[in-house]
Amino acid sequence: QCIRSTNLSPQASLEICQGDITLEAVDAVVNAANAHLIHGGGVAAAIARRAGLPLDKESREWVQQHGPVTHTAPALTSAGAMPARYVIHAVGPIWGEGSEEPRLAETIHAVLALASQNGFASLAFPAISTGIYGFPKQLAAPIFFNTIQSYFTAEPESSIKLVRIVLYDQATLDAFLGEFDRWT
Ligand code: AR6
Repeated sequence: QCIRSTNLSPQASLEICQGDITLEAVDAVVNAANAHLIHGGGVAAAIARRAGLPLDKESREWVQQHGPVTHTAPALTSAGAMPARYVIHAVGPIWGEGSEEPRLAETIHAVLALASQNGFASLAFPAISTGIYGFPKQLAAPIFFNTIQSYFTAEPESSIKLVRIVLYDQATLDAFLGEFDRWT
């Protein structure tokens, strides 16, 4: 269920929604992953559970081939049994590692660039880094909005037409809605 919406360019829009991202029928669901793509907790575990074994297998193969996933180079796998087509595995910063704010922006930007390289039209992001990784929700929200908006300002012809931010728990939803209303 989407609660807010705004235009990012004449062709692209941003929606803030509440729900379970594993049910989103978009071209790519973004995972809040770790560098080794071991999907142990949080949204990663929910995605791995819903997608089934192909996701774990492709995740292992990705790390074998490319090494650990970084903020600036997310991984791409299929989405297994989920309604989405692909999963983009993004590794956000851990609060306390240093330079967390630019690193979250880099992580979000790299997801948008990878999605557009692959011609994807729709994407769903969770609140990367704000769970187990401890990034304050109030600080994360404007980084999401500003990074997504500046990507579309620079790339108005991107293949991406819809970006959804899908929030699961009420506290994160409230933080993102509050920041969104200040931002727009
Ligand atoms: N749909 C949408 N959002 C969800 C769902 C869901 N089904 N389930 C949880 N969330 P987190 P991080 C929200 O901890 O902080 C994992 O172990 C959750 O409420 O999943 O980047 C990885 O493997 C929170 O708002 O991601 C990494 O090791 C948001 O997703 C580590 O956690 C992100 O919380 C990554 O930590």
